[in-house]
Amino acid sequence: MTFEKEYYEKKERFENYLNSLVGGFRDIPEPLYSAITYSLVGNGGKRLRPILFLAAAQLFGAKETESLLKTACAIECLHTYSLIHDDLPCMDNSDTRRGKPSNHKVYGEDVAVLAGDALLNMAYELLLDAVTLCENTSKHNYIRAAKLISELAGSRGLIAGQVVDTAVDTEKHVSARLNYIYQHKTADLITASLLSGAVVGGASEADIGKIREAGDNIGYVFQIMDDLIDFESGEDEGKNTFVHIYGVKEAKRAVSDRTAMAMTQLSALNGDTSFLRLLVKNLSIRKN
Ligand code: GRG
Repeated sequence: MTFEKEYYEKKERFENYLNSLVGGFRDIPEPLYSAITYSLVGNGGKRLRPILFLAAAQLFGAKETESLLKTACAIECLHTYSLIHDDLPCMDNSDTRRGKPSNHKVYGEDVAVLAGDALLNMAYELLLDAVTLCENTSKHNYIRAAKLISELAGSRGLIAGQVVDTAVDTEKHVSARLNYIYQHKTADLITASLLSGAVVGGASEADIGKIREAGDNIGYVFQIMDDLIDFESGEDEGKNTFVHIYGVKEAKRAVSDRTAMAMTQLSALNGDTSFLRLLVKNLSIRKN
């Protein structure tokens, strides 16, 4: 099977489950229901994080159970909430997302804030459902995965990266600051996806350590590619990005170095990592 086919098959299976879950949202009052579904399913993205989670879990032998799929959905809910809140006027003030009006442009700021809050709560509801539904022998792993996800999405993870990115004044040196932002705002949720997948799949402690390192490198590759894509399409609005600080050549070199490191770390894992390695390769040359 080609990489593209495998990616889209995984994406489709994930989206089928996500859609069935959303089918149960009909009792959520309007306009909250529409605002949530607009960003979670109506205007879907690449589903990179749930696919990383599922691929890491399956690498270590996890079956596609309800608990596994609910955890994948929880990760996508966290990602979606972060995008809705990031687009708000008080944050990045972005009118569009995925080529369409951003959530607050359609539903208003008040509803967009609440849709993000609802998705954040939903994520933890799903993580707890996953723990409740899994077999007794897997409970410890699902609890550990939920804790890792909550830490990496929390105030020392994703939110830490966002607050430093948002703050105008900082005592950190420019490169240390950039590093901190990329690590937390982008890499932490990517690492959380891989790491929690490895944990629920029952990976060894040694493999969990390698997965964490690979996740961080993949996160950097993803973010620097995002900067390069924005720069090359003239959409980067002069922000302090890796490309702005170090230039295109250095950015491309960093992508290539970090990709090579991630490949080495993935190759050292016990199991067939071909899908994950092809995914990393594709991220390092992506166009959107
Ligand atoms: C509001 C707590 C909080 C955090 C916001 C997501 C985020 C942090 C900021 C968005 C801006 C940004 C450049 C984030 C880096 C990660 C990133 C590029 C997210 C977009 O991810 P994709 O491309 O999105 O995977 P799709 O549309 O495919 O789902």
